[in-house]
Amino acid sequence: MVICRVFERPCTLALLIGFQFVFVVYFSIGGFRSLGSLFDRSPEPAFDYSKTHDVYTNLSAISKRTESDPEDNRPFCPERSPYLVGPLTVTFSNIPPLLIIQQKNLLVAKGGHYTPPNCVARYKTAVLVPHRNREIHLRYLLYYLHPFLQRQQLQYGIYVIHQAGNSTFNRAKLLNVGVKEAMKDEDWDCLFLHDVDLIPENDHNLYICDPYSPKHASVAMNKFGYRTHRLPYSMYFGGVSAITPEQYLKINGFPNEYWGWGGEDDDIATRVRIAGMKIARPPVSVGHYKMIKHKGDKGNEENPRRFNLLMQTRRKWIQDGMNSLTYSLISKELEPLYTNITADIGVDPKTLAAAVTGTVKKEVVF
Ligand code: BGN
Repeated sequence: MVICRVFERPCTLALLIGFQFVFVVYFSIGGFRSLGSLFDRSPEPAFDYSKTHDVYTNLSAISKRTESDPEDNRPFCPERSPYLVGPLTVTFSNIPPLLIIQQKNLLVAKGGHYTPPNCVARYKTAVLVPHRNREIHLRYLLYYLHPFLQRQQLQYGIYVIHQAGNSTFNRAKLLNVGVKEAMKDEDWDCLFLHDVDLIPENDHNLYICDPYSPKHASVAMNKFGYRTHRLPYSMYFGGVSAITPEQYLKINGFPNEYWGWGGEDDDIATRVRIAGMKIARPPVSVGHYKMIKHKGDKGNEENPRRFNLLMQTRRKWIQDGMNSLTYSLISKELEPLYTNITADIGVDPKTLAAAVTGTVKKEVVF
């Protein structure tokens, strides 16, 4: 009754309609995010990708050494690096040659290793890049990744794991080799599994691990319109992901039996689930990546066995992985910007079988 009487007054009614109008306008011009933040304690950070920064901004100042201290009394680096700038300009034109990239990254030591000059890094990350015949993409990645990681004040090393020979490409097995070889060099606390053609576009996307869950970092790619729900599926773990050595051992490493494109990342995601862990993700607005456009690779054709293999993960993960890894190390070279691991990881059993039955094309070389 009281309400009815209130509404009968034209002035009160006008006021109510007025308020309603103001709310509608406010929320429709972006206020929904602020409404969400009232309930959500960790709202999506907002970044303006129309204003990007050069990844080398102030890098020389960041990496200037102060007087060397014989006692090495360097403090720990701050929890949050003061050098982060947010969205970065990523283009694939005018990328300088390796020699110039070297000159732009003077504190990067042989093998692509870096330690912050004036503070003790809180995190030690090895970036592992499986590779074959993608030299240009590798140059782009090195150009962007070195200053990106230095801005984050990490101790890091970049490892390129090169598959010797011409047999079908095997991304996951190369990653196993990379983990094994990288751990011989340093007690890394985080392993970043990195496709060569993905460039991070925001330096708030920290290349550190989540202590509880393996992390999928490339959550918003230009290829999928920068939206997670446009990613292939919710358990997607491909592109760029991060795992601690402990989590890696818990899942028995990665599968060795995926020769060719596809499925190995889904196998890893299943291993994570079977081992009772979840997949962590950075906010969508942070996990932006730009993919370098390219055609499909020769020697990395779609793996027709991947569906079959994926059905066997639950049964096989315990026998196929780190505990069954065999390879021969051909070389481990300390290049100026990365450690180059070349390994013979064997040949795709499919091509072997075809060779036995005589169905293999002549040009395949073993
Ligand atoms: C998926 C592939 C992934 C690949 C993504 C993104 C398979 C297995 C059959 C379900 N998975 O479809 O390996 O990373 O696409 O391109 O093909």
